[in-house]
Amino acid sequence: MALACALALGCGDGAANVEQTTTGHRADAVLIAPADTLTGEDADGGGLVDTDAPADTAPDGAEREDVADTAAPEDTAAATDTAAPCPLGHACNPVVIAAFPYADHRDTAAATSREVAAYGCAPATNEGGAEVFYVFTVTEVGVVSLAVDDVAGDAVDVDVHLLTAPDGDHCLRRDNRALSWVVRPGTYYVAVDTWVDGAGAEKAGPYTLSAGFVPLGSGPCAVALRDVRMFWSSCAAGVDCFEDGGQRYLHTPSIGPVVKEAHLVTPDEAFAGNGWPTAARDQIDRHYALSEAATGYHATRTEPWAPFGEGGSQWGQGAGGKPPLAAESWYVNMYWRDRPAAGYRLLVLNPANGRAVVAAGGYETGPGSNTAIGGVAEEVHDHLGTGHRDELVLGFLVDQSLPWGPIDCAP
Ligand SMILES: [Ca+2]
Repeated sequence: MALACALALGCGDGAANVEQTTTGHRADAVLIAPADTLTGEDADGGGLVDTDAPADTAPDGAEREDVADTAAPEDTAAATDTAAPCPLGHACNPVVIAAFPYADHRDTAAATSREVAAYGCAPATNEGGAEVFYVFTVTEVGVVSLAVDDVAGDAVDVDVHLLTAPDGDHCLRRDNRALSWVVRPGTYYVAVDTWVDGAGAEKAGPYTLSAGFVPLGSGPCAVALRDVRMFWSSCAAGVDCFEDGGQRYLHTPSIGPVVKEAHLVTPDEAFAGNGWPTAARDQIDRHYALSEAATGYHATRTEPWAPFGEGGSQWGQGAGGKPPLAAESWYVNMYWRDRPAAGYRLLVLNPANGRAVVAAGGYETGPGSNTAIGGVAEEVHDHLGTGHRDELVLGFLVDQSLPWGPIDCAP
């Protein structure tokens, strides 16, 4: 059966008409927030509201005059702050990320919000120090990437959290340094929070938050929103999976680990006997040469044939027939219950560098692990600059006329 569309956006009909505008590609101007580190002033710029400042050894109520509060910013962002009834960076007045790419420098030692001490996506991690909230809105599906400039071993340790609401109960993803996640149209929050070590020391201090967004709802690489029914018996943490009616589904587009798959025999390769290779590397060099000649793609190929015996298969035999040479180099598989038609085009994207491939689905099913969202041929990983189980984006392309192989996703 056809894969279900979860939302109307860009769903299978080419209607990827969501505005691109300011949340577009990385060529957009960098929006630099005020370089000041001030987050702790109240509405009139007067007294600090930091009576629970972390590293202060004085008794309660002591003012931390050493925080960077000497220069009240003159810019518009600060003007908004002074007009607000709630301090900037609190849940009630998050710092606005108005455009991507984005960078912002602040200091959690000067932050005064202490609304979250633990997040649902890592409940055992002590985030009891002060945090700074941010907010952004996206109008199309895409990959948001967040990073803090954490230096291992120093006195500052702030962590980054992606949230659907500015509290600890709506955490999508978190990391101590960097994360990428697929978000659908809507409003999201970011919390940069101060980690507290086992001795109770709050590792507050200066940080730079950087954020980027790769749109996936428009342009040549537009993908549909599909929930893909998987063979998984459970949903693994860290994968955008959900259960419904006893079935497990993967939200796509999705980001997660993607394995490196072995090669599949194509119709252009003859073998004696039963017509299949007799060993893992039987005439594999001929396959490499044929692949390179058919695609023009040069790479150091090292993978063997797909294993013998998985589901009763021969060496190099996939689940969905022999892919043509032009598709085999770029094949993709998922552990889908409803395998798409042979050659169905999926996007495989590395959000870290923007490289992408139009991949050929429908020829294979797997991997079995529920901690990987799919697998791709070694040529795909080669082009994307990634390796076995690196994080990639998989999605079902709207444009099914695209040739298999590398694609430039810039509109
Ligand atoms: Ca906190």
